[in-house]
Amino acid sequence: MISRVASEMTPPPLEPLVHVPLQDLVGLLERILVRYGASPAVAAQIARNCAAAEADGTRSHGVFRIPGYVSSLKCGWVDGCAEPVMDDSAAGVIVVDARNGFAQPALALAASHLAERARTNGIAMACIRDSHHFGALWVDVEPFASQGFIALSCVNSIARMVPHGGQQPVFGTNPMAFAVPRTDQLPLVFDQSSSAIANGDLKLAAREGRSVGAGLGVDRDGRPTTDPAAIIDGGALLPFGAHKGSSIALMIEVLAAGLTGGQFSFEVDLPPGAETPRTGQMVILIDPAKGGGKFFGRRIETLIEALRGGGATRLPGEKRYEQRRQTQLNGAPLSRAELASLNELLSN
Ligand code: NDP
Ligand code: PYC
Repeated sequence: MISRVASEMTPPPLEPLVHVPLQDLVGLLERILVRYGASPAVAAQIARNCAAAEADGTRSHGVFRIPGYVSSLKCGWVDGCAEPVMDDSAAGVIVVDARNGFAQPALALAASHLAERARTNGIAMACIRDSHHFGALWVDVEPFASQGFIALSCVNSIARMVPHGGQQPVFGTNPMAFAVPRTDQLPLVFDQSSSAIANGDLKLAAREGRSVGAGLGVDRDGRPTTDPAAIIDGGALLPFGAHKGSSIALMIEVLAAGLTGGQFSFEVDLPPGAETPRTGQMVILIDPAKGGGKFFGRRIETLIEALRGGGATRLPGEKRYEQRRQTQLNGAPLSRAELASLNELLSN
């Protein structure tokens, strides 16, 4: 029975809670992923990504995703031992074939080259194809902003969202993350799906017996509903901001799939057991020093002061950073049930 309504933010896990030190969580996730066929190096990357999402309160892409990773590994849909291959395409473009592996190792392979190209050319792009991205995207861009780059990334996923005015899902929930370096501060980062709610949050709401807000999805007959189970069971998600979110999703299909050589979201044909999207990812880095504007750092602070002056109560990313501080102090808050099901994956 649906009893509570999902608010703006994903609520914390259901009690009773345990607080797991981050390094212990990373270790546990690594062991699980290796057990189900990932190489130690790939397992370490995915475990760090997933634990970072949990640490920052992005619960839709934290430990909640581990059964999906395991299921895709078990049925052979994703190659947990794939070794990505990198190629030069142009001075400012790096092309990576993830070879049906996860996207994170592919980006890790390209990362230092991408940064070097962006420093030299002012701008550089990575086009990753045949990759599975099942995580939070801010994890990919924040480190580049910490090195002084503006970073933009987008990923397409699995058709779960109808285009504005349409009836059939064509788009994935297609996230876009954007990170900006700041002077003596953590980067300014936003990371958002193109759908009015991420599929992960929808599934969490279904699992925890919460309804979702109005205007986020439709049931199998195309009728608006706030019941997450009805959206999951043959229904579809809606874009955020009507035609505007739909166009952003369209742009992401073009950049993350059309441009890179990955599959469009509607082309992903999941076999039984498969959960991770086999698609593509695009990352652009820009060196702000080469932009022509002077004193970029100061200009960004001026902009942020204006936002605060205009009444913005918080910046994107601030809630995550606050949750990160809490996790560093206390450990990652998991429900006892979540921790038990992770341990179960190791014992059966
Ligand atoms: P949210 O709607 O929770 O948040 C989107 C952004 O808006 C965040 O940067 C958030 O900052 C910011 N924000 C939220 N509320 C406010 C506010 N009141 N004022 C200012 N900024 C605000 O994200 P989504 O649910 O759309 O996505 C969640 C995660 O799911 C993302 O990490 C995304 O990458 C991931 N995802 C991954 C997919 C994949 O294919 N791999 C597909 C779809 C989603 P803050 O973080 O501080 O709250
Ligand atoms: O939460 O929408 C989502 C999602 C799709 C693929 C990975 N996460």
